[in-house]
Amino acid sequence: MRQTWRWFGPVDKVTVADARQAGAEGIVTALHHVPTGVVWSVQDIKERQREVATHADGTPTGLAWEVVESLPVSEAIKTQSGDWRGDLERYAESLGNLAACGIHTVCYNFMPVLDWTRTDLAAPTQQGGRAMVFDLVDFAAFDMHILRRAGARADYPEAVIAAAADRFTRMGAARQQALAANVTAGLPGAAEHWSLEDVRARLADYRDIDAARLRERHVAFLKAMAPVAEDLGVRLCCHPDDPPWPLLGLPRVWSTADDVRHAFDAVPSPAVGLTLCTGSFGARADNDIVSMVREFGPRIHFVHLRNVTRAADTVPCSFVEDEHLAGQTDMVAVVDALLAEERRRATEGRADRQIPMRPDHGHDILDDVARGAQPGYPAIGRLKGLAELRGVMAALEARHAAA
Ligand code: CS2
Ligand code: MN
Repeated sequence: MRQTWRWFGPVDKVTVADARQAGAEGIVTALHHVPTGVVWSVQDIKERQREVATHADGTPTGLAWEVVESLPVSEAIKTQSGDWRGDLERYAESLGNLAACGIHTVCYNFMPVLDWTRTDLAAPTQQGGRAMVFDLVDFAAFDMHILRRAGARADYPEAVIAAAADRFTRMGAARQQALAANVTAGLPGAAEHWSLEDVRARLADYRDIDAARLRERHVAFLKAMAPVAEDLGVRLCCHPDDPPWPLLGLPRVWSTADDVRHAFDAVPSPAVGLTLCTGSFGARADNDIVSMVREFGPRIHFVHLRNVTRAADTVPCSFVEDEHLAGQTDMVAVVDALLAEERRRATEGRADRQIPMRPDHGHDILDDVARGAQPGYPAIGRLKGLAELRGVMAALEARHAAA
């Protein structure tokens, strides 16, 4: 697999030079400053390509922008409201501009309102570092007592409701504020500092949209984009819901193998694919990731390798982001299945034989805490994750070559 590294652009406290030292072969980035729904111009794309490819002194970094994460899908497209048809045209135009600049792998997600969601961004680990955590009781306390969403109780088991009420009363104002900040940190609108009032207003947009309707909308988006992507040689890949179950009463339609199968059957284009994120899918005990690799392999266009440890096998559940080779996902088995898929592609002579992967998240360890990078995206924690994964890939490839 192609070893890539996510970079958030010039604002990222972890530089492209750092990624190079970590052993990355390519860069994953986006035009994070362009608002959703606005066309990514060739000029802006080229500018970012230049920032990836050259150091400030003009010398080459040795790396290029290889994968887009993400080209965001507007709320208008997800709700089919407002100028959603115009947004589809603008999305297609951005894909065209990316292809014109030589970038052909484009990740997106289809989560209404939210993106990734955690309740703690810096929980202490046993080894002395810090990790991101989703605690169901904390999340329920946020939902029922801080956001005060109508009907929230219906989404939690009785034991969680009682524990959340108890925890909330003992929480104190500072902890309440911190919890709200953590839960909303992954919102796409985080940069715009959405208030709880803004979040409530966004939730209301989905009052009449259940999972079946959202699924239709995702398929409509894919049907519109598939011919465009095919013409351009672009591979779209949908990142799973994180965590993979409905949150705050919002439907989610990219959480399980059934979800993926449904859309892949409805839009049987190889340009319509999957970002296999083991950390996101792995938060559900009923997702068998190795069989997902076997079933969806030809349409896996991008891979995120991360591990989680769940507190229970229920859906939903609490979980912690574990080390890349610890946790409940058998990472060696997943990587083995992905390498087998690459060999299969080679026999077909596919140009996209090599699948781009990146270490998804890492613990804050050693000097990461002082550097204060984007939550989940420290330099050293990810370097460690990538190094471990590289070791797994090298060992499996050597074993296969010897067999
Ligand atoms: C990422 C997601 O940081 C993460 O957890 O995997 O934010 C991912 O970039 C988006 O969901 C993809 O659209
Ligand atoms: Mn991911």
